[in-house]
Amino acid sequence: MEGQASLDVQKIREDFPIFSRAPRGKPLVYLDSAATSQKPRQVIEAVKRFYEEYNSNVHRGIYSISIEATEAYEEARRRIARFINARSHREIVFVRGTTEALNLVAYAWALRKLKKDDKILLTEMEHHSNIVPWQLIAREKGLKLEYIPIRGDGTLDTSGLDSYHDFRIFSFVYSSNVLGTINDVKQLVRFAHSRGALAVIDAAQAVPHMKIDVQELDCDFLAFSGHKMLGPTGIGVLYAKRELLEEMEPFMGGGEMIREVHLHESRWNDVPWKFEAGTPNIAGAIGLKAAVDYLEGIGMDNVRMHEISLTRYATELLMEIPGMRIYGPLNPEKRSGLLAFTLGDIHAHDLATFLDEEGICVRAGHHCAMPIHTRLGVPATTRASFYVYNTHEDIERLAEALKKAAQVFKIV
Ligand code: C6P
Repeated sequence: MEGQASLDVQKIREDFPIFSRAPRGKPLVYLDSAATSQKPRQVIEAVKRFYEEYNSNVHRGIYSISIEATEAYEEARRRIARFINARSHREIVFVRGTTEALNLVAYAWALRKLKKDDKILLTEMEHHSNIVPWQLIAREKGLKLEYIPIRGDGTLDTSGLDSYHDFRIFSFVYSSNVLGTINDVKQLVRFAHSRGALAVIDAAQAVPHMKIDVQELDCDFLAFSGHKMLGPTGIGVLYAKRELLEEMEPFMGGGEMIREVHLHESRWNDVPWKFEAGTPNIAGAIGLKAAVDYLEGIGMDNVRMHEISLTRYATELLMEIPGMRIYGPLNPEKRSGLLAFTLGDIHAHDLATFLDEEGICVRAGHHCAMPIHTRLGVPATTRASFYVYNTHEDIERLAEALKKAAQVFKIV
């Protein structure tokens, strides 16, 4: 795909109130969208409208505003189903975010279906939320974890795939939050299925940035977070094939996930509501729908092309800086719109603090992916991540500030 920017970034920026701020006395350069994205007025307004005009609980009230809230909440589910091309809204479970979605699969499917010594396959490029839940259930159930390694260039080393057998679930990241690497997820799903295993995709860094079609991928589960795609925090999605949801026991018990409750037994609600115990994040779901409307208004192909263009430009400018080392594949077509890097021996936190003085927000640390950093042999990296509201000028400001840091910290 050619990285030609075909979206009107200046117009987009006008929708984001935060860009009128200048916390360091300089126009804000926000390069931390992989951690959480900024929110357009349309999302903020949708949430505000809910609270101001029809705030009430869903699925419970038999009065007008509760019916309105229920309709808006369920319309959000249908909208999200269409966005990722799920077969039906019944395959969309609202959760708090990717972390909860992956925990749901680990606890409600794997913990209950797997037996001692069963294997779970992961990759070395996972975020902690796609490692730790599996470790927790592995410890409890005596399961075994195996990892597909990463090559030196930050891509997944699939050369030895044939040697992995007898795993029951393969859970992998679509696009790494550190390396930027976009995995060949279709191939990985096919591989899981060829071994009779389920395929789980952590799409936290993919759904916000590119067109995702779960039917085409044929994955069994796919997890993502609303707050990384212009939506509110505290809302996310677990997509699951309906037959899997039907055969799974609930994750949490409580109100709304039941059909009948007796003192010694209960019967569950239909899917997906069986997995949504308690009052859900109604405002969050409504805000997420507004975010999906906004993204589709831009067009996901345009989002992706814009990010390729920004990543290409950033790679070019950053590579000119002495001491710069970018991790992951350098071809912008093969990575998502983020760059994690080190600059000489400047500690990532010092660099991020220096950039903050210039009004530039980046993330520094291990980005909740310590095993990747262990593999790279660095304790921490600085990461700049891009989204629809970033401009080529933002990239220039970043490059200028990094050059200045290289001088101040005396990097040769
Ligand atoms: N990564 C980052 O700065 P939650 O926190 O549940 O919304 O998403 C977790 C998660 C799972 N997988 C991947 C690939 C992710 O990048 C994230 C979140 C943020 O990189 C915050 S640690």
